[in-house]
This record gives sequence, C-alpha cells and structure tokens, in this order.
Amino acid sequence: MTNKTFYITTPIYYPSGSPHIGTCYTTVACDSIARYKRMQGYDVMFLTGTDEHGQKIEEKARESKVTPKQYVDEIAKIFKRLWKTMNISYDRYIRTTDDYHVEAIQKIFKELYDRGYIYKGEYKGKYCTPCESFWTESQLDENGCCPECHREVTQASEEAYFFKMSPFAKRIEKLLTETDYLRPKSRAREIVNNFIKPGLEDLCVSRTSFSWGIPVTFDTKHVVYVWVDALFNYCTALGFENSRYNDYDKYWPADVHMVAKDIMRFHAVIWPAMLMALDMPLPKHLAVHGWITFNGQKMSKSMGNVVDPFILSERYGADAIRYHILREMALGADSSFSNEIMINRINSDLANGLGNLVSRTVAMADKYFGATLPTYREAGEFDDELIAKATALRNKVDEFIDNTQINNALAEIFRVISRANKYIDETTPWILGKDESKKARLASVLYNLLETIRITTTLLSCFMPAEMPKIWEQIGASADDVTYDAAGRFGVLPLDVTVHRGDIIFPRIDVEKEIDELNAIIGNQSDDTGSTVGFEPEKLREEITIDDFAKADLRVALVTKCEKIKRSKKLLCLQLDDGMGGRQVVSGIAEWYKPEDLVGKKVMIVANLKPVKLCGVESNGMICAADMPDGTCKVIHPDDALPNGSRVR
Ligand code: ME8
Repeated sequence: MTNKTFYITTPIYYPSGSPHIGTCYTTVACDSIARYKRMQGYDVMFLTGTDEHGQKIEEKARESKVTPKQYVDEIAKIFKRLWKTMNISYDRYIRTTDDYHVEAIQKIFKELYDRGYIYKGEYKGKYCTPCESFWTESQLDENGCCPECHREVTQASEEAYFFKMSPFAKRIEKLLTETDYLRPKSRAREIVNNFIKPGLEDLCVSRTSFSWGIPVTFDTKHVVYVWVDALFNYCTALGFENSRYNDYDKYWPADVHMVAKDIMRFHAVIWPAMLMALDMPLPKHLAVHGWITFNGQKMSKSMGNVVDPFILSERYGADAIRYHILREMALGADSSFSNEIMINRINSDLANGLGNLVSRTVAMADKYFGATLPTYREAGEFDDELIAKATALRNKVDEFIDNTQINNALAEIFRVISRANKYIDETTPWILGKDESKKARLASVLYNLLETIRITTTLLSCFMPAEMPKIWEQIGASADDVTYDAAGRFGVLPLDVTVHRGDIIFPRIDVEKEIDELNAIIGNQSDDTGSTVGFEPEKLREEITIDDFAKADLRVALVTKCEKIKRSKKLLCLQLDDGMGGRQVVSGIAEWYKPEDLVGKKVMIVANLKPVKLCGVESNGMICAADMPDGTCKVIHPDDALPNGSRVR
C-alpha cells in the first residue's frame, strides 16, 4: 500500500421512491473509479449514503403512518441491498440521521453563525418540497412551477437564518472558470451565467414549519436546511467535527465528487461557498453527468417509467448492467435507456466481443494443445500491432479514469478486444492447427490472444468485478498475473500456460423473446420486482369505466402444486385448480413464499391475461398480490368457502 490517498463520493440519496437504473449510475461509476484507484495502489475512501432529513421525508412518513425514523430505516436497508446486488465496494455508508453527523452539523452551523456568515431574517418566497429547494418568483418556470422538476411550489413565509453568499461570488466564479474543478467545463459557463452573473442571493439555511431535521442549537425552533445538512456529509463521514472517525486529515479534500446535473448548482456554488466560509480546502473535482432518460424524460418512479435494477441484474447479471450504463453515458450528456438498446449492447460487446474471444481462444488451446501451450514460438504478421495496442492500453485507460471519462475508457478496452477478434480472423488458427509444421506459429497466436485477454480483463475487472475472475480461471491466470503492474506488460503468463474450458461468460440473449418477457414483467411490476419501496402508496391510475374493469376476468383458484423455477431466484410456478380444467401460472413471489406455504391455499388470479413465458416457463394469468410497506408483497387469499373458478366482481 502506498501513502497516496484517493477520496471519492456519490451524492447521498433521498430515501424516496423505488431506486431505478438511473439511481444506480453515479454509484456504479464511482465504484468503478474506486476499484481502479485501489488497483493502482491508492489508499481509497469511497463514500455513499442516504440523505434522511427534510420536509419531504416527514410528509411521506406521515402518509405512511410511521415515524420519519422508521421510514428512513426501512429505505436505507433497500439502498444497502441495492448496492450489494450491484457489487458496490463502498468503504463507508453515512446516514444523516447518524448521531455523529447530527452533532457535527450543529457545530458547523454554530461556527458559520459565529463567523458572521449566518444571520436571522424572514424568508418569503416559493418552496419546492420534492426538490427541497427555495425559488424566487422570477426563477419559476412558465407555469409558475419549480424550474427543476416542474411540479407545484408552495408559498413559504417564515422566520429563517440566511447564509451570506455574496462574499464568495468572485472566488467561486474563478473556481469555475479558471480551474478544472467542474467537469465538463461547458457546464461551468451555464452556472456562471445563470447564477453568479445575475448576483448571488443569500441562501435560506433553516426552516421552522416542520421538525424533521437537525435542530439549530442556539434557536431550537429552527432545523438546519436539508442541503446544508447533506453537503457536509462529505466531511463529517471522515470525522470532521466529531469523534466517530479520524480520517479527515488523511482524505480531505475529496478528489472527486460525482453528481447528476440537477444537483450541480448545490455542489458548484453553495458547497464551495460554505467551505470558503470555514476556510476549508475545496474538493479537487466535481464531475457532473447527465441523466439516464426514458422516453426523453429523467427516469424516476413518479413518471411511471422505472426500470428495476433488481430485476435487470437478476436476468443479465450485475456486470452486464454496470457495463451498459457506464458505456452509454458520456460525462455531461444525457443517455437514453431502453431495454432493447441494453440487450443489443450486451449481445454485441459482451457476448460477441469479449465472451466470444475468450471461448474461441480457450477452446482452440484445448483442442490443438490439450489445454497446455508448448514453449516453442514463431512470431508472424499481425503480432506487433496487437501486442503494441494491448501494451499501450493501460496508460490510456489511466488517463480516461483520471478525467472521469469512464465510457471512453471502456470504448478503448473494447477496441483492443475487437482487434483481438480480428487477429483471429487474420491468423486463421483453425488452418494452422491442421498443419503440424505450423504448431509454433499457432502457439504464438494463442499466447498473444491469451495475453490480450489477460490485460483487457484485468482492466475490465474494475467495471465488471463479478465475471472477470471466471475468465482468469479459464485462461490460467494467477492472482499475480492480473495486477495493475502486470496489465502494463505483455508476456506475463507462463509460456506453457494451461487453460481450463468453462461456462460461457456472457451468453447471447434472444432479443425478441427477452423483450416479450420484459414487457410482461413491466405490465406486472408489483408481482415481480420485489423492490417497490414501501410507505408510498402508488398514485391512483387514470380513471376507468365499469366496462374497462369488466374486461379483466378475475377468478378464485386453489393452488394444487407449487415449485421454484430453477433459473430464477424470484419466480415460482404454480398449478391451479381454476374450476375450468386447471392452469399453470408463474409468479414473482419466490423471495417471500416457500412453495409449501401456498399449496392448499385459495388465490385470486387475473384469468384472461395473455399467456407469456417467464424464464422459459409458460404463465397463463397472474396471481394477485399487494405491496407491503417494507418492499415485500403478500398474496391475496380469498375466503376458503368460495368455489374454484368463481368470478371476482
Ligand atoms: O439529490 N440519471 O438525492 P437524489 C442519472 N439527496 N442519475 C440519476 C438519475 C437519473 N435518472 N436519478 C438519480 C439528492 N440519479 C440529494 C443529494 S448530496 C449532498 C445530496 C442520481 O436521491 C444522481 O447522481 O434525488 C443524483 O445526483 C443522485 O441520484 C441523487 O439523487
């Protein structure tokens, strides 16, 4: 371990709504960079967490008839489960309700007050509760709504403390325009023109109209504005103004804060201003990425276009999902998500590109040399170019990572993978294999391919940590062969390396069949996701007539047999006596029910749903179930006296 440190942070997430594939982007991106830096020998601190105070959370908890603390406790669990599913290697997880953070924020607020940067006044203006943002009349959109999320704002008028922004305007403008703090640079001009040039307004930093926040110690009817509470998490999690940790001197200032564009303003203007007020060093970089969009809108649960990361990673593996979102998003720009683009990307890059390269190379080494390469060699045409590209790759990837350009790093690695596949076509090992006198040449070709696989997969292991070790096993690479140092050299594997044929790493997906199955799941979300965040009753759907309802044929049925579907952790296959000769239904409830829990029980089914195949098993209808506050769900059991097949009206 060197004494070089590297500190990277994600935003801390609001515990509201279901996490979706967009939610995962920042954390997956930070995780990949953290893993890369660890591989380079840095002492890394990778921080994530949940932002648990504020009016929005107080309101949600009230609607759900639980305390705010009960509400956030449940949702923090869901985030931790999500990060486990996505293989996120965070070093520390902060919850802003943690005692040490609360204590530190109180000291920080008091210090800002004592330094004269916070004063008492009256706030009059508009407040967007979903965004926890104050707006002036002139900042509202053309409909008088929040300029960020375009939802309604409320009139707020209350005694409040304010933070003086104007003393820092000049320094912030310099930070944004003359340094490499904000990436990409194009966004810096946007901030300067929209917020700094018109004159920085003082920021309202306390609220009195609700209580779910950190009390101001010297005026306890006020709670600290949630963004002040939230931004300082990056320091309190290291032990700043608290005794829980002792890492502030070691890791601060942060090397990279990564955030999406909607919270750029807070991190580009308000955050540096508050640090300046406390004479603290500023973070080195703020990397701002765009949104993952769906049908042109920011993906979010309330817009009804969520794509569930739990379902997707169960179907394709977390590595494939990580790869897809990282590869699609260029820093600063939005990236549009669709299941079809994702599946095509997995097929072209992971199945046809990388997977194929590995399986062809290992199969040929096995076939022509009984798995162990001989030590004789014969160099030939095309070798130099492949070797040069593979050897130069690591330094190029280093540069992209240092500039937070993950998509470019991946594109560069996959260029070398494509080059290796082309090398197979150029050198035609299957022809060399037929001729005893060409064995030395064949051994060279296969060795060069194995080396290229070793280098590319070593680098890729930071982005796709689950699958690469399986490839190393197949190509006979030991732990010493897949280090950062070894990724910069060609010729590391022993000359007489032994390969081990194994499973296909990224199997090809049948696009049409897969899309059908995904569509069935989308129409059936509450059954299959297992990730619906509780406490937030779904909004009522659009009104329908009695005739619309009559189209759905709901029936009572008895479960006669039930078993798990082998390829899925979530699906159960149920045989039902439906009073009409029987039927088979597949349901996404395996996480919550053992097959024996359901046999002999009555259930309610949607009987006239178009049949679909889920994980290759035919499903004729749907079992009705309802969401639980903790994100699980429960099957609805009708009265035992009801005959099988009776209609539910
Ligand atoms: O803003 N595309 O929390 P948050 C890409 N608590 N990234 C997305 C995304 C999408 N569709 N949706 C969410 C907050 N994100 C505050 C932060 S930090 C001191 C306080 C990502 O849960 C993106 O990184 O609303 C965004 O910045 C983050 O989720 C947090 O959003």
